[in-house]
Amino acid sequence: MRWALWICGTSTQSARPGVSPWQKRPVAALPALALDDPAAAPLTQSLAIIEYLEETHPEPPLLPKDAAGRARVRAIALDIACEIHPLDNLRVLRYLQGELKVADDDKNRWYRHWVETGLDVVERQLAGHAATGRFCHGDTPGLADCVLVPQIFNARRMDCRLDHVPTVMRIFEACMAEPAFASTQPSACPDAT
Ligand SMILES: N[C@@H](CCC(=O)N[C@@H](CS)C(=O)NCC(=O)O)C(=O)O
Repeated sequence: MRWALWICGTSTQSARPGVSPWQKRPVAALPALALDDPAAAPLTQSLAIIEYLEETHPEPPLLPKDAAGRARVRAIALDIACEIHPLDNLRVLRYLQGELKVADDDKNRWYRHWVETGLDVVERQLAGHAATGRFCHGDTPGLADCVLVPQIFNARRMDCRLDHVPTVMRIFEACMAEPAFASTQPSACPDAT
């Protein structure tokens, strides 16, 4: 999300015309994006926010020009945002531990299982596909890369196995070599939560 804001010319620290920095919404989950119109409700759901940024700040594009390419990029992003992320979310892990009394080791096994198998699906989407380039789709970073990078940070934080997803990791490293990603990674953002 921070990277998408950066790439569309909007710092997370200081607002530029059209889009204000992201903020917590008055519910449990992040992110939410406050619009300049104070009467407007903040935008929620990361993919909806990124598509909003794409529509309002089309250069550089985060989605390919062709419909099939856009469907592919959205599918990769959804493989992460809808298939992996909901299962490793903090509130899910808290419920496992707090309500179901799952032991710490078992909770970590749950986490690693869903991240590792989920990333395997992403690897199979990417490896050997003609449209995969330096990044998930072609040679410029886009929406799918934007969703992939934070998931790898999460995976590393929880010591997930990553040697079975070499294409995913090659693309992650390519992203981290980009100033946009490097300057928006959690350790570079003092307000990161
Ligand atoms: N599908 C939502 C997920 C939002 C979400 O769950 N965000 C996480 C942070 S990445 C969160 O706020 N977790 C806090 C919690 O689970 O309590 C999106 O993509 O925006």
